[in-house]
Amino acid sequence: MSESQPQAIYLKDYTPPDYRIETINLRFDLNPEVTTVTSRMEVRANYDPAEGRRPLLLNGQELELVSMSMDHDPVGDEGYEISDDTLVIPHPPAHFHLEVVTRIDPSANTALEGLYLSGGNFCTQCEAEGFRKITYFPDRPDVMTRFTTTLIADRKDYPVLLSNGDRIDSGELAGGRHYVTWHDPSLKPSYLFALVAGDLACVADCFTTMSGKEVKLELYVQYGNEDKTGHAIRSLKKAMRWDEEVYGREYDLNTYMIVAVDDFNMGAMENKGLNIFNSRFVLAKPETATDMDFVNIEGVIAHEYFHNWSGNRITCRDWFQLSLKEGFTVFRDSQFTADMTSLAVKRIDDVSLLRTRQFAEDAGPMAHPIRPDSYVEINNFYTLTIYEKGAEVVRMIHTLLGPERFRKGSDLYFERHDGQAVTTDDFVRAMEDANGVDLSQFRRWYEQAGTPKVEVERAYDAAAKQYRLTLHQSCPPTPGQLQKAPFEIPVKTALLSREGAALPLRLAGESQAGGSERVLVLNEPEQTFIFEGIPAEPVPSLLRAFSAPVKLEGGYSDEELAFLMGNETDDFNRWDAGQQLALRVIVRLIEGAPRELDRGLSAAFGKILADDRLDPALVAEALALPPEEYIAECMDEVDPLAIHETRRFVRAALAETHREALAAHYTALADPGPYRVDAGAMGRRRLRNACLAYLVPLEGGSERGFAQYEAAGNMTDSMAALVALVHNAAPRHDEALQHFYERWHEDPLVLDKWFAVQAAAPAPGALERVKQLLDHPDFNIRNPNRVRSVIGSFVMRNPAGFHRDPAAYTFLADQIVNLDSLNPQVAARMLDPLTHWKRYDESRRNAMKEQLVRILRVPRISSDVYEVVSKSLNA
Ligand code: 0A1
Ligand code: ZN
Repeated sequence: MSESQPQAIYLKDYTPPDYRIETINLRFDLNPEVTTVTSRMEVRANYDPAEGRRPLLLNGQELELVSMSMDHDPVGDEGYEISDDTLVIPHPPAHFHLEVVTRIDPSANTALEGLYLSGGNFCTQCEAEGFRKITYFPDRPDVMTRFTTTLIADRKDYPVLLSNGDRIDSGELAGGRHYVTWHDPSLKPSYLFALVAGDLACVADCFTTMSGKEVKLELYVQYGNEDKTGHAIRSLKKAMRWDEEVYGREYDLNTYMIVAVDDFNMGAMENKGLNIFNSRFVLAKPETATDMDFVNIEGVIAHEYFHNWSGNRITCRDWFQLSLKEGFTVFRDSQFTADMTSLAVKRIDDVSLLRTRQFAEDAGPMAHPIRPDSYVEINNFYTLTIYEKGAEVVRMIHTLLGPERFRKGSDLYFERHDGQAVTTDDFVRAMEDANGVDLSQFRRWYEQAGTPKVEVERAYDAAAKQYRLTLHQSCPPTPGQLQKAPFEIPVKTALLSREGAALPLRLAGESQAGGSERVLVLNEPEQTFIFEGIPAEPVPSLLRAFSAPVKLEGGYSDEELAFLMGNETDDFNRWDAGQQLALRVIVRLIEGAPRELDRGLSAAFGKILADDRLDPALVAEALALPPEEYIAECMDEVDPLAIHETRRFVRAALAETHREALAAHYTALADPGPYRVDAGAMGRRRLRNACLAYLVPLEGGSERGFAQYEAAGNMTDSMAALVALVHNAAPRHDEALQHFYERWHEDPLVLDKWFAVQAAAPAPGALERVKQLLDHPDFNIRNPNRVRSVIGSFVMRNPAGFHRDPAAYTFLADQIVNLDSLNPQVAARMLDPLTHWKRYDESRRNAMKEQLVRILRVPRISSDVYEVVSKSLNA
């Protein structure tokens, strides 16, 4: 927080660091209120000293400087310049040793950045710029250093002392204190530093790498949670094996440690050899975690593990390159999850997230390219664009090159840049050099923001047996980028005969057909692809498996969408045809079409329910109507209540019409046990619970819901019933909530679910209920998970509840101002719904804008909140 207006930082201003820190020796004397940090660094000029001396700039925030010495000589006040966030030594020698002693107060750290306490244990979060809250250091990712770290603490309260690398020394000290020294042999930037000190249980295992090396696996959790670690350990071992098999990557250190903490701003952090996780992405057993939790844990464990190569051994030159590690790592973890579960389900889930949330970001005031040109607060750039769209961009390279050539490219990337801090351009160049291809135009995906639109025109010439597909691309303006140059868009395509067969594809100029699926490369504003030898007019299957992050307007009739729902050979597209048909039906109703169930949609729904050859997980996906956020995304002016009511009407009408089939599935899918967490069992539970959600609002449905709630022996079925009861305000939902609270109130992760289900309930009165939840003795504004489960669920997962009464906008602004004084990162994230004010009718627009203006007037708001609010007002 600073008095002056926060300033933007620009990629174009990047210069290499003037000094390297060759080694750092850190000593932490740990006490909750006063921790003393002694840092001894070997510093060497990274420029030619013959050309004159350059100042050494160290970052530091909220530190108390105790002393400083250079080559053992104390440095007095005249030897340095200090400000709120820097310490500058104006004329240092070209090579010297610097010792800096600082004091910090971890107990007062509510921002959860730097060194803080969670559940009485010390832990750190240094990405992106948290290390500067620990000690003075050139806190930028292109300064890579070898760390040796000594932790000193009371043995009784903090028997476990952890940091990166290998434990090289330990011993007892006077006054009941003890120490452990760690040495990390790898070069790493400060953002990957970590320490943990506390009283924790260790669950140990081991893994033998492909070259036969034994790696110790250690998972640290609060005592009492040991029985919830099995899934995380199994996931880690699977991820380690998978990365060897699919990418040829082996783990490098002797130990891999994971620590679960309850207070964490994000999901998890890939600190070298010592990951720190939000306990939500570690702890699971069937009684407390849903199937979705199990899948997410496996994915996040894998994500952090994969960072060891894509992020740690090869890191980012600067924070503009964040997607270098995040986009690539999300792509890798999505491949892994697809391999572990189901390719089609994973693709559907990823694309749903992209289309509901990332597309909105790309169309809003915070839109930025996956490699931004500027930022005010880097913490605001851990976005769906950097992560999810970044992964889609890597996926497109994979699609354009094919798996073997992509692997050649990743091998070259890992080999060429091991131990370096590099750019997204280096990644793309490795892909080019390994394969002799030119991706110059493709690089625009890194430079231009916004979601491109692809429109399709088709023409069949029966006499010439020729089929022509003309594709047009365009991209709307985004802040600071009014005109866009054409992208290179891979459009994976097949042509389906009226019998549903994928036809052999021969493009004009080719002598023979090259398979029945082709990647058409659209790299001009408009391009026509001519297919020869097509015997009758086909239905095109376009953008298969969502081969590019674009909005496709395929020009399909309702009948063609219904045909695709029954005949598509691409699982993703078959699902998407259903989504597009349902979307159309809902939008027509919102626009005033007569209130009746569309016959085509109902028939398609019935057909899916009747087809017992289909995978239950995919049937569950197909039965789900497009989410409210996606419907909003497709409308010019968003009316959240109309969207909610209409979608509810369609659901109720489908449920009424297909009541028997839904009930029959519900009964047939009952799991006689034993309980299993595998893709098959999860898919069946998903479908059964999708049926339940349709049935609960019908007459007699709430009894079924309550019966399931009472009988459930696992969290998946228990939560599905609770959500259905609470979100339909069904009879006895209060009883179920009360029972759930009594059973689970001592388990924070389960209690988060209890808060979230209530905050997301759409019925009138939501705002009042949420206010009551904030007054609940178990609400804690300092715990990000709890804030997300109450405030986040209300403002981001409950559009009807949130937008019903403009008083909710005032409520959210009040919460943000309050949160900002404690935890700016979390506060800025909660702002998202207000930033889209321009999408609503005039009265909502004004009410939301008024609150943004009010926030901006609050003295001393953080740079995090300042950036988001000012950009959304000025866009
Ligand atoms: N790099 C981590 C996520 C992460 C990012 C930022 C944080 O603090 C600002 C913390 C964690 C990942 O991708 O998993
Ligand atoms: Zn990551």
